[in-house]
Amino acid sequence: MKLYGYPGAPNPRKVEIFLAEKAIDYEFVNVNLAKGEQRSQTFLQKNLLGKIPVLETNNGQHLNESTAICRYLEACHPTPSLFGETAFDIGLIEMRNRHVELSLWMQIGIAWVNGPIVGKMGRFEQNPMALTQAEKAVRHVYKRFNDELSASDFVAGTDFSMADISLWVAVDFASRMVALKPDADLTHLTAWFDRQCQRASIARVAHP
Ligand SMILES: N[C@@H](CCC(=O)N[C@@H](CS)C(=O)NCC(=O)O)C(=O)O
Repeated sequence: MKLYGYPGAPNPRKVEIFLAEKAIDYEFVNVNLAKGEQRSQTFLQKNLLGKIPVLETNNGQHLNESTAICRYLEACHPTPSLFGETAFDIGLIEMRNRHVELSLWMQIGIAWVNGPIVGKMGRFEQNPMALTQAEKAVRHVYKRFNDELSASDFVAGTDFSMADISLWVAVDFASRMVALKPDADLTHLTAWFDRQCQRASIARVAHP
């Protein structure tokens, strides 16, 4: 199995953490985003969207979309379960993961493409108002997750799950690359984040 990614890119990191949790062996293939390798003809044959991550299965089939790849991996390697075992837990983890993706990842993405690092690449026409609105939205959602994590050790239910992976990668990327570190008074979110950093799967991909 091969994972096409780029060190530090957030969506492949979700899959790297997932693979580590499941102790699945794979080969990491570097797609150099800085050099635009994701737009090469060779890579577009694996993913027409020109985005990473892409998983190449042992049969040579390709899947893209980080969460879809993780779902495939869960189906192939059901234990330990990261998408839930009971009907209720499956629904709960899906619900919470969607909260993370739709309310947080989307806004962090808007802040990223309108922020200074992408600005220097000159690939997109930037919108300063979109940046301000996205930053505000991210801060608002952080507060909501902080309140929710005051009553729970995990993002969904009583165990570590895909929803924790999604939230951890989002907060880490936003803190380091988008200048959106959670404020110090969000103690529950910060404590949850620091606890996840101790997990072997996350420590493997975490930056110093
Ligand atoms: N929704 C997709 C997003 C994929 C995505 O945006 N990947 C980024 C890296 S984290 C990428 O390939 N960017 C390069 C580009 O857009 O040219 C997923 O979850 O996999």
